Amino acid sequence: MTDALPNIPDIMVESLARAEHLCVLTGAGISAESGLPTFRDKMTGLWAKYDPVSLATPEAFERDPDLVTRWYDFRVGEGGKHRPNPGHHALTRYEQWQRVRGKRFTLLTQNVDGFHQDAGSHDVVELHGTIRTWRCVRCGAAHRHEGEPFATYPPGCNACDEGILRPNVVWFGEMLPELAIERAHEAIGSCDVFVSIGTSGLVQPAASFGEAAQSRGALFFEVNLEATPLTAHVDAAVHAPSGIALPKLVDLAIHHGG
Ligand code: BV8
Repeated sequence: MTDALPNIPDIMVESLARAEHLCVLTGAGISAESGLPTFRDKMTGLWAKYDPVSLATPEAFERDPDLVTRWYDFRVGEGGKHRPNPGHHALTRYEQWQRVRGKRFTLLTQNVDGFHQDAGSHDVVELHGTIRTWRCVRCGAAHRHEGEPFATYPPGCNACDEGILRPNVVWFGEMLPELAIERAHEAIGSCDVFVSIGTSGLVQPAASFGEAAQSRGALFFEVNLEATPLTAHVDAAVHAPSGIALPKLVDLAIHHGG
């Protein structure tokens, strides 16, 4: 028995079929069907007793670098065990279709898992950084980290032999990378369609991007498992798993676009 495909509002299909520049913002929900817990899911296993927001801060790292680096290394390991899902691949397919026709597509993500890149998306704007590279807090040396877990915690820097490593993510209370902000503002200022996907719309400044685009005249849509604080503001929404809704939306838009 196949899952009943969600009903996709015509305005979303027609807008994606005609978009000169589609800007997409994704959150943890797009990776949920890959098996990665979202931020607001009760964290699984040994992390069930921690609230992610309390671990994703410079203060937590300062107070307990061992615990925080173990948590991020655990997430690197989890990411290595899972793969992008049909929701990620649908965005890659749409991006290719847009580019072939000389149209624009910008992918802004709050996710740090690298799954959009693994699915073949180009130019992904990682608003909140990535857990796939770490840096020494003392000498700044960059370290790619995707394979085996670290041998010790907090991991030491093998460039200066003195500092410890932190993940290249943006913690609560930290500024977003300047280039990411610049690219987000350019896309918000020029897109004609904006779609928020798999995000609870609670974390700033990303949560305000859709309405900022809409206030300039862009259409603003939501694809999310359930209603969020953004739902009241969007022009249309699909509340269903993105791994099912996105492939259907992209197939209909490409078919409609001819
Ligand atoms: C900053 C990296 C300047 C680390 C993350 C007003 C303006 C500016 C800032 C603030 C402000 N008010 C408060 C702030 C401070 C703060 C903030 O927003 N706090 C919140 C909690 C109120 N913002 C910041 O600190 C930002 N920095 O603005 O600098 C500044 C600083 C201080 C004060 C003023 C200004 C930095 C924010 C970045 C934090 N780092 N990640 C890491 O990953 O460990 S945020 C992290 O949490 C994620 O990256 C993500 O962004 C966020 C979680 O959000 P979601 O992705 O939406 O995930 P969530 O679980 O919440 O929701 C998942 C959704 O998916 C759900 O709706 C669910 O229904 C849906 N879903 C589930 N399954 C599916 C699905 N949908 C579709 N299909 C499915 N199958």
